Amino acid sequence: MTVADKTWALLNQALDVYQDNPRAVGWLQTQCARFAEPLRIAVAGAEGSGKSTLVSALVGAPVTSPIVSWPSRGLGDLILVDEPSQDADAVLFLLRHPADTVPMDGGMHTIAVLSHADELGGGRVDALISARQIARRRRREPEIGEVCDLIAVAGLAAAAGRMVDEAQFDALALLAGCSREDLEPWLLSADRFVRPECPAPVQPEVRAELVRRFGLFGVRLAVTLLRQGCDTAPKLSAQFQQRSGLTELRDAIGQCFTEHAPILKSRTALLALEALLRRELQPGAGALGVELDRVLAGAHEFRALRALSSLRTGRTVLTPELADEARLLLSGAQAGPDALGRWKEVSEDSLLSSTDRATARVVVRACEEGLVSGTAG
Ligand SMILES: Nc1nc2c(ncn2[C@@H]2O[C@H](COP(=O)(O)OP(=O)(O)O)[C@@H](O)[C@H]2O)c(=O)[nH]1
Ligand SMILES: [Mg+2]
Repeated sequence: MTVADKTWALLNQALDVYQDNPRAVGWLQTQCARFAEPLRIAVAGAEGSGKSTLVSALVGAPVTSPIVSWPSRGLGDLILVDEPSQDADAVLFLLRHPADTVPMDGGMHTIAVLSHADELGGGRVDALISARQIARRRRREPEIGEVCDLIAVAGLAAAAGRMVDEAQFDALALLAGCSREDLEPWLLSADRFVRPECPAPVQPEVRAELVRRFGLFGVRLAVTLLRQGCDTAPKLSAQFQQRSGLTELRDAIGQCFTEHAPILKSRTALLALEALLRRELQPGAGALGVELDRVLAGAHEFRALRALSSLRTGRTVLTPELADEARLLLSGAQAGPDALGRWKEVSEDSLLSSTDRATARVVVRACEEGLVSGTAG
């Protein structure tokens, strides 16, 4: 029985236990409905960290509502929530500054996003290279918690690049047509760029609109890409997604969230049930509580997800071959004949860190589960 099956059974058991309590039944019915809905991802972070901008970048359109459905090719149906949310299945947590930390409850259901990544590199065209280095280093730090990834994203450029229209493209192309010597001094700051004396053959109001939508980094990047031969709006848009970190973020959402949606949804439902048991005392709920604790603490799927996060961020360090095998086994692949013995050895290797050994123990468990289901099937 998977953790999702166990969760569904517990929700129904709770409906029985609370049948005389209409308030509790209403709450449980909401949880049951949520369980069947697409994965709900909250976009969280301080005011001004770039949440709304990132949501538009992901959806690829201006967003007016705090809750948007995001049917995404490759990622399936998702719901993005751009407001504080207790009941999300997963979280994108935006760090406005590189030294910011992730709240204590950030864990395997959280991807941290180093936002405003363009500013980390002073808005230079290669700003994302330094931002990515900071992200790679910080991924493993204890202050970042047990998140499943930390990714640098230049959200403003990502959003503008996804939504670039023909008029904007034409204006950017005119800028790119200027000689480097003529244009570069005016691209040193946003203030300079919009001055009437700037010799570029683009009206100051249009320049102001470009810098508002793309940021100075985005304008510089567009000019560079156009000069390199990126000659249509769709091509420019695709390059912007790559260079802004948006593609990397989408891949991480797919690998950390979408691929494990039933496990993340189970976690949300079990925590909601735990809150209900605490809030609404009810005869007969004791046994339910014991069973709930057992599932929450014991589910192999939760430990496997945590172990996958550790591997992804580099908190667990194994040889590349072992790391690849661990990823496959933790994602449910069938174990080969020698895998169990090999992973038992790794889990007892005193030269490895305790995190590495703990990961290996979860892989041992995955091998054992695989052997049991292999025999049963
Ligand atoms: N330079 C830069 N500015 C950004 C970026 N993302 C957002 N902003 C700007 O930061 C401000 C706050 O962004 P917003 O998305 O409204 O933040 P929210 O309060 O978290 O929703 C706006 O002026 C955005 O244009 C980014 O990646 N780079
Ligand atoms: Mg906002």
